[in-house]
Amino acid sequence: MKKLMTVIVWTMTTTALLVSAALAGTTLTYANFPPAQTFPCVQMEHWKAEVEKRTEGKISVQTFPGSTLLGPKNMLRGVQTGQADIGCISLPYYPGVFPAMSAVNLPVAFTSTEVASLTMWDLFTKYQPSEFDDVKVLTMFTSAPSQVMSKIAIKQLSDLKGVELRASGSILKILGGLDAQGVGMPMSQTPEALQKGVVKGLVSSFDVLKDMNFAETCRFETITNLPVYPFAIIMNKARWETLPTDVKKVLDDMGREQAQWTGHYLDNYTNEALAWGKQKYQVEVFTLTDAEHDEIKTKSAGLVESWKTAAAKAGLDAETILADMLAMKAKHEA
Ligand code: 3IO
Repeated sequence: MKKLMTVIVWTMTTTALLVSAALAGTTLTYANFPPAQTFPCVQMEHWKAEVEKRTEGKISVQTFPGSTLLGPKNMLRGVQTGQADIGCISLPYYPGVFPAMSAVNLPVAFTSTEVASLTMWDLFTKYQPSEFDDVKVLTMFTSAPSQVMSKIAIKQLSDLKGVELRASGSILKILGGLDAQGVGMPMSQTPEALQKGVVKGLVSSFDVLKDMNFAETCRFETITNLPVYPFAIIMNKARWETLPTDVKKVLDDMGREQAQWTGHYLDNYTNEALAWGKQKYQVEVFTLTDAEHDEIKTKSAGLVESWKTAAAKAGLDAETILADMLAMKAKHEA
């Protein structure tokens, strides 16, 4: 009798759990590599809230910031194999994997994150490059133009000589051309490298002065306006295919809007973070002369050529993609 009761209670409980799970709809896991307060995670929480609202609870999103589910380097593979449903990748962490969209990381003088993010999204939707064929792309965006944040003062371009700076992608090559010592690693490993003295600073956007508290150790900031880092939000393709049509439409409709929202957010936030650093840590900001900016441009010109060569090798019409990207950039800047 007691045994029968146990079975009945167990069955009822299990049924109740299954029913509530079905009513609650689908939960999607979303992995991110940097800490929760950084902009890739801020945009993730914004996206989660919008998706849950617009699908009226059909979709719940469970977010995993700070490499708690997948890290910077296993993110792509982890989403492809379904360890996470959704993930955030910084494209420069995967050299050679994204020959088309890495164009956004070239020194083409983006001055606005909103413009760069919209340009990236429009370029992606127009060309649908095969490099993303095995995932579903939900949105794309970029970091803000990259600046030098360092423990030692870089007052002029020549002060970069021999200085170890953390970066990734095309910025590493630009640093090489300027006789600095670029050290490639993801953002999430940078605090330890700075602390151990492996690097004397980093090249990224000013949001991290506040969000990673780099203003505390990197008291000197130099406005260099180096390239933006392109990001993509990708979803496991098989998982995408299981979603109902109306949910797919909600997510598709959010792609461009999310790119713009993130760019706009970061444009404002980088100013706020720099002001915060000045106030809290009295960080000093140095600017370069026009001649020095010209020197950066001249010394980085070869990068565009090597991108074209690599893109052509990957079977892409490099000239057309680049010209189109510059036209989109100009259109969004107007
Ligand atoms: C970045 C990456 C992670 C968190 C905050 C961030 N702000 C700017 C970036 C770009 C960058 O340096 C990178 O490595 O993707």
